[in-house]
Amino acid sequence: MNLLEDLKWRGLVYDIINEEELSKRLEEAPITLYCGFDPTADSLHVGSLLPIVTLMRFYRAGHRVIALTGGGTGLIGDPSGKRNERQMNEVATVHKWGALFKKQFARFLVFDGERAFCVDNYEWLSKLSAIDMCREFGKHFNINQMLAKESVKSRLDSGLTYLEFSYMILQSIDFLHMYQDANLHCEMQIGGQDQWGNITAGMDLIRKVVGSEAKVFGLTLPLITKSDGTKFGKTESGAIWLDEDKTSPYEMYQFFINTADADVIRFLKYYTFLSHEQILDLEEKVTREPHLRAAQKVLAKEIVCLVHGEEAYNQAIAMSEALFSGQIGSLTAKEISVGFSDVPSLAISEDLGLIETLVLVKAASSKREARELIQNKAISINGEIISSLEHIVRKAQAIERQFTVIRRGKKNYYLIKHQ
Ligand code: 629
Repeated sequence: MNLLEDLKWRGLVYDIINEEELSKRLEEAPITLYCGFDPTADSLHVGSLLPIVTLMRFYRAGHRVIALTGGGTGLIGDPSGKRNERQMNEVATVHKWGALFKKQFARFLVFDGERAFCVDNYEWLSKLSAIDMCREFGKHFNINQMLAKESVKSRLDSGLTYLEFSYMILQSIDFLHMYQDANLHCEMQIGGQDQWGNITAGMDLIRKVVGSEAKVFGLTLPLITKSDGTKFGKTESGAIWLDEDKTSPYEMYQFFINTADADVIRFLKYYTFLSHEQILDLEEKVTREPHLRAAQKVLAKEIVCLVHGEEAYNQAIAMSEALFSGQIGSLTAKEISVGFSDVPSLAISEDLGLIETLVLVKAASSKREARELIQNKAISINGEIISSLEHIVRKAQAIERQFTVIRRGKKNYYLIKHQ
């Protein structure tokens, strides 16, 4: 099975322009392709991971890949898929975020300047003069066609300024620039479904400037959907980021472990490098013994290892087991601060009675309820059930003199930070 067939089997192909020709082209010789990422936040997230993994698939199949940071386009803001005008970020902020993106890309690709490249479109877009922009490029863009693009059409009523309207021209210039660059000779662009208009605009520009014989390709990936209709990649506490300080490996592990049976096989196909046989085997397990969650465990493992490495994965597993069994005492302070980053917490500077602590951290709504919980053996501290109403939460007994973990019932955790 060749690369294109594999991508299709994995459901990664939403649309291809010139599929037959692309299929031939991929068999002939290595192709160079790119995907762009605008620095609109200080980290990439699991949504951006899909095109990154797709670039890796091309790379592993012998092709050449470019990860592009939109240091230039990030100053404009892509209207594709957005209902409202984006907030404009400071130039310095976009630069800082762009540098963080580059570091994150390097976890997935080795930028040797031969088979993998990391570029920033600020390099060429910032040098464009207004006159060049209009004369060299603007003259190739037909307003009627621009208005017909979904990214523009859908925003005409709600409001679109010239700033964002010009975005597709800039992204097209990127494709042309990298096509013409002798070292890169980029012939193909990939992106999510929302990037279709920008990708085709770039292909049109290349053909207009270079000539209709120019062979260029575009491929879009599907928008990741969930069977329950909610948005993929988000939890109540926000997006799942690739930066471990924003989303811990443990949280990422939990996120994927909680994938629904109806979604897990699709996500394994999208995100992992497991063979078809391995995935089909897991598919059977989901049908036969769904309660074992074998597929979810593999999915979470593969993604956490890919993004954070094996050591972080092992820690995430240790965390999950400790939390599940209630053996909090076996965790280090570092693991606790990571694993409990989003549970209700309370900072105390003096030792405090348990009843009062339960009320203050909102584990109980009143002292009366707190007493009842303790009497019903529903409260444990650092993994041990507490039945004394007189119990004091002490710094001296805290984990590394820093944290006391309170558990109410089976699942509710609270963190006391001793100062
Ligand atoms: C210059 C900038 C280019 C080519 C692309 C770009 C960025 C592009 C964009 N992409 C999204 C982003 O940056 O806005 N105009 O957040 C995002 N992308 C990954 C996928 C996407 C897309 O980074 O393509 O579809 C999300 O899955 O929304 O020369």
